[in-house]
Amino acid sequence: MTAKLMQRQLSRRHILGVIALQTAATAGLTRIGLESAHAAEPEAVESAPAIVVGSGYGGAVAALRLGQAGVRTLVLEMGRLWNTAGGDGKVFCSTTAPDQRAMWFRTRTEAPLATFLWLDVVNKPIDPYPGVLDRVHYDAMSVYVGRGVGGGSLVNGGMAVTPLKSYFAEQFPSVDADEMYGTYFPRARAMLGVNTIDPAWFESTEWYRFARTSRKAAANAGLRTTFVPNVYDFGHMQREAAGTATRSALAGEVIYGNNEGKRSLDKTYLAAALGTGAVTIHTREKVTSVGRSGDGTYLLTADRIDDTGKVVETKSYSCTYLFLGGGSLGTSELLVRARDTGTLPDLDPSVGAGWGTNGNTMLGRANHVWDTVGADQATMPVMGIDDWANTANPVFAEIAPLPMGFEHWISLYLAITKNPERASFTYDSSTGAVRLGWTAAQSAVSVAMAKRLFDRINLANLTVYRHDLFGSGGKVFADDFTYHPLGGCVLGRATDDYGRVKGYPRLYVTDGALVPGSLGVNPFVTITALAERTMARVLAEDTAP
Ligand code: FAE
Repeated sequence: MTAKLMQRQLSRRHILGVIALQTAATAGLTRIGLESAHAAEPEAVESAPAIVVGSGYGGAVAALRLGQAGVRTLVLEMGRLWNTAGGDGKVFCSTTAPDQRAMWFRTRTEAPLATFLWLDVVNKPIDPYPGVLDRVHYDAMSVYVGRGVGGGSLVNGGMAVTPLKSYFAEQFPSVDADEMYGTYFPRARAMLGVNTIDPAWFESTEWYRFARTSRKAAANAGLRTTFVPNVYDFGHMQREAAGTATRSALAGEVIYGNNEGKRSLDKTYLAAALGTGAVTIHTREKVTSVGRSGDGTYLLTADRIDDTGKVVETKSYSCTYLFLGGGSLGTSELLVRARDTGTLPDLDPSVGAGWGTNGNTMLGRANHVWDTVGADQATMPVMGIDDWANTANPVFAEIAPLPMGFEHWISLYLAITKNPERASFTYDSSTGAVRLGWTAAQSAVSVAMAKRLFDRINLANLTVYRHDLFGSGGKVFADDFTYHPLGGCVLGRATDDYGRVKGYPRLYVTDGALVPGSLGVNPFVTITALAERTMARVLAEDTAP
């Protein structure tokens, strides 16, 4: 087959996948696939050659590559499919008017910014529902994650950053960095639909005034800024600004989902996976346990929930090949529980270890009255302050938007610091819960690094921190949450160098659990590229002919 013909076939299949996603949503189905993929009726124990847990980046790559190889594959996702419009005609709600769609079974939203002028005006009461954003609380750390077909891609800022090669090599000494940068990063970026903002438009548009103001403040302190690619379609964004396309990034949409413009995984990898005809996605099914039968078949239990969160069915699955893509938290929890309850007793002692926050710390600065940030702010970040080369205090700080619809003079940042602290997940046999041992003292390390950088910026500009954004206590640095959970099943420690779990043949990890706690940049491009590398190797070496 010629390359052109193959490309046309791929696009046709991709379109079939998109249609499968749309029609399933309209029909309210929780089982999504092309006709051939779910011809067989479910049995007491549903079996498939391959099962993928989770439909975020790691899960989506696994599903597509298995489907293309003709391996019949089931994807089990605890969240819902986000493709049906609510009463307002939109699939997702906005950050300014959140409703039940915003968060995973909450009675009140829990946005990263808790207050404005110390007032409790940001978060709103909502009805409990399987909403798209979850904030998972551990003792001294909470973790934001996406829930639904597409995982984190539904709620994230779309920043598609390839890490510095030297830092990648430091974090993954057993991975061939040349091969990653020559093959797998380009493959991931192409499939994810990464693009960059037109610099001329950036310089002229009101929507990025906030970023230009932060750039000026950084430059005054002698700091370098850099443009950051994104998966939001900047052509669409420019049409939004021109009034010829429906607004999404320019209408405050991001952490509770984007209705337009964002190339989330349901538009890219997952649509293509369904288009192969070999992949079926089950939604609202949370895998609760993983074990193995005597013949080496993997056995899973999954709870199917309804809109109230009630378990309406407990399902049993079996498969020959099991791919874990539940994210750093989801995968670590399943494996730690499996090892410590004895369903997979031979898992390596390092399962659960090596977890970090990517050094995340959020903060705000108050600008002078003449340094405006604009009432109009696009929700997709496109610029970062890059001080990673400063070996005394390596920080990469994303210039984050704060779209409130009025001028507030706040520059907001998500700092990624080189925090060397790591924590472990442990199983608590008295409650059956999996705990995370991260402490406030470990967060303080990130805060100190962020503070050293932003003290420089404040000093050079004669500006101050905002004390009113993270609760009534006047906290300056939000050190109690992360957007970037990384680790728990680290590549080369809990697994071999390709994500094959030690002690268990045909069991794989393909998600953020593989990354050893720090990456120096936003993580999804790396997670995707590592998953591509794992799948290329596994399909070449591990599957039966
Ligand atoms: P993830 O995308 O979290 O997918 C895991 C999936 O598995 C989810 O759909 C879960 O619902 C599902 N799941 C978990 N446990 C189970 C289970 N037991 N049974 C069934 N399903 C399960 O994992 N990263 C960037 O690179 N750039 C950004 O701009 C950026 N912004 C972010 C903004 C926000 C608000 C958040 C929350 C994250 C952001 N991130 C960003 C992080 C990024 O989304 C994250 O690293 C990836 O989504 C992680 O990919 P995984 O495949 O590891």
